[in-house]
Amino acid sequence: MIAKQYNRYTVTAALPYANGPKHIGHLAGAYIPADVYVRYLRLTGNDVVFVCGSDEHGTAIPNQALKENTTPKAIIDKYDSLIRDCFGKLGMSFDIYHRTSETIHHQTSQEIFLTLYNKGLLTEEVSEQYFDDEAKVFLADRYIVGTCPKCGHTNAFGDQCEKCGSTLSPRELINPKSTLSGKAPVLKETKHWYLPLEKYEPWLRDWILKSHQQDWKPNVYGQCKSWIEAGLQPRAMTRDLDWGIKVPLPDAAGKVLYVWFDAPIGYISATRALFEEVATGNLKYATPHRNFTNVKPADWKKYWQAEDTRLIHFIGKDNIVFHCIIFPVMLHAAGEFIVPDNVPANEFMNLEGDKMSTSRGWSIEMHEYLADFPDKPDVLRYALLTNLPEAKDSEFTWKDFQAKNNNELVAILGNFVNRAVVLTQKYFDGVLPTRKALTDVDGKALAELKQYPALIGDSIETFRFREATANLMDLARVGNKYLAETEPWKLAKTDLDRVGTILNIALQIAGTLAIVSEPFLPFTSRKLKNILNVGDMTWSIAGNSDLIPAGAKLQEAPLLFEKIEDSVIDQQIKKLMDTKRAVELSQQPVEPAKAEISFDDFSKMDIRIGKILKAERVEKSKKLLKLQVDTGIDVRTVMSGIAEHFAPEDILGKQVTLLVNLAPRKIMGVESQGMILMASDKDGSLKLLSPSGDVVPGSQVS
Ligand code: B3M
Ligand code: ZN
Repeated sequence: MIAKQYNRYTVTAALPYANGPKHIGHLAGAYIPADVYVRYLRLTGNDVVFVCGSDEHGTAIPNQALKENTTPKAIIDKYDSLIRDCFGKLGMSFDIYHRTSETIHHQTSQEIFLTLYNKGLLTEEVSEQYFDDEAKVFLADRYIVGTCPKCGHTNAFGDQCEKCGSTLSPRELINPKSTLSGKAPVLKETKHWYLPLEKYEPWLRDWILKSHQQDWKPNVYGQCKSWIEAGLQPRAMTRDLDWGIKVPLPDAAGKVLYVWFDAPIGYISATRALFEEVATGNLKYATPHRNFTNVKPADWKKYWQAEDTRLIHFIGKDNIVFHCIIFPVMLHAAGEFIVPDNVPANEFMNLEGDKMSTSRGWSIEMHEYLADFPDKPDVLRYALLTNLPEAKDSEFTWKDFQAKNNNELVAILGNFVNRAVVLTQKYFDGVLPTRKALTDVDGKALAELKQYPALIGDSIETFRFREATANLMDLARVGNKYLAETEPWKLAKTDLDRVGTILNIALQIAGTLAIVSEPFLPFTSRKLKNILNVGDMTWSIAGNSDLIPAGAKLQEAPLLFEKIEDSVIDQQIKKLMDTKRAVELSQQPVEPAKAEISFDDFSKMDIRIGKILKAERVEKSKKLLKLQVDTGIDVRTVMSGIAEHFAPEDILGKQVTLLVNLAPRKIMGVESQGMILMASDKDGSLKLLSPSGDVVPGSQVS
């Protein structure tokens, strides 16, 4: 196969659902690799647009609104701005970060739907779905709860049982109920429009299985192959829901486009919005990262319709089928559109030995990282890049994060740059010295330097970002080794010319590092360029042995990186454990209510406030405390099983709630004359029930 000639690039990164914060696993899956790739393309002089934005439709949004007791609109506004802000602070260089709630996106999605419809490519099918007769709406899977057929959990959702983890369909639930009205839903016929994927099987086989066997990643190619081989089915492109993009047909009231129909079209709408905003000079969502000159709104078409445009989707593995099968079929069927040339999807990144999950409290959210390490976006980028789940799942640990920072960024890259700059300040007043006669060691260092840009570039172009990052650090190692071998600090007194030659070469290496680190560590690259007093440079001059001319004046050199102490890391690990525990507790089901009793039953109980006069441990018992309680009626002995929760001195003098007419019984040989009432928390801890202000012992509780 002859490689195609491409003249421009459209690069997309998955549109995050604006239903909650996003974690570092998302960054590792799609955003960081995409950003490295695009920054590299720009540095190498390619025409590229990089688009992303918030995915604001689908049931995920109203679900979250339900949880937060607010409106879907409030949810998307809140999380769009949170995610947008984090991406900015982490250096994601999108040319536009758009929103699927924007009108231009609704229009674009409806246009593409109508194109497919008018070409007769969508099939209509009537099926039965659960309907809430009281709320008068069809119920999305999440709005139906019932008993799980697999484990008997009584609160399973229509799409999943959160107790046993089974994937369910609403029809499988036993005793289904609508969460809107609490009533049993009824089955009702509803019409939907389907994309007959099976008709495109020959095209998919040809396009993916035949043409992309070599260049697509095995994990991506493999998933596509098994989907195609399992037999493709028609897939509904519409839903009964009131949140989303209206189906643009007369007989479709109450129906919206399936979120996976509209979301990928979001890439196209974002590109449209980018050119519209740049052409009119009215930048709302666009932050163009290069000069767009003489731009017309219609220019977006080139990036989606011209055969010489290379379209690349960066995503996580759970999105493969949508980007490799469904969306390409939509584009191909609609006509006039290009399809992706590559979809370098990543696997998942786990966290400290477990799957990363915001809902289970086991994650590092972008905004939390940035709150704790506001000046370290590049450290996170680096720790993730060196550990990307490119071929298989990978794992983030805080210890590894610390090691990557301390042993690599600080000890290798930072140390090299610092030594070269500080020595130049010391011996040459910060002015880059000239090179005199070269030794073998010098020649070898310059020859190695020359090779690195291509090495790093090749790895990036083939989506091997881990390898590219390792190569970057290796170049800093070349610099360190060169200084270690030449030891310029020992020569200053005897041979200043030699010192000048060495530092000149070291600073040429630093100059190339400033260029080639830009895709990976954009903030550090900027700092380094400031130190070296150079502006932006293209990739093509990296590796050059005269990158920075003799006579250039270096700037004051702040440290590029600083060491992260153990205590900081321990605190992060503790925070992770604490969050997980808090989430687990909040998710534990509450004990169901006991059987009803009459008022007479209740009034038989004599409950009073008493005061603990004496408390002591009971020999041979871990659990028991022997208490003397002033009940107002008398002072009596109560044996209470609270010794594991309270030390005697903790409760001495406290007012407590006491059932005084419980029949006495002997415990460890002592007669207990009543029972102290306690609240037991979900984690099993006990709390005393004391009145909110002191009352006279013997006061009745009723
Ligand atoms: N919002 C799903 C996800 O974040 C989805 C991606 C859309 S990309 C068009 O996993
Ligand atoms: Zn279950």
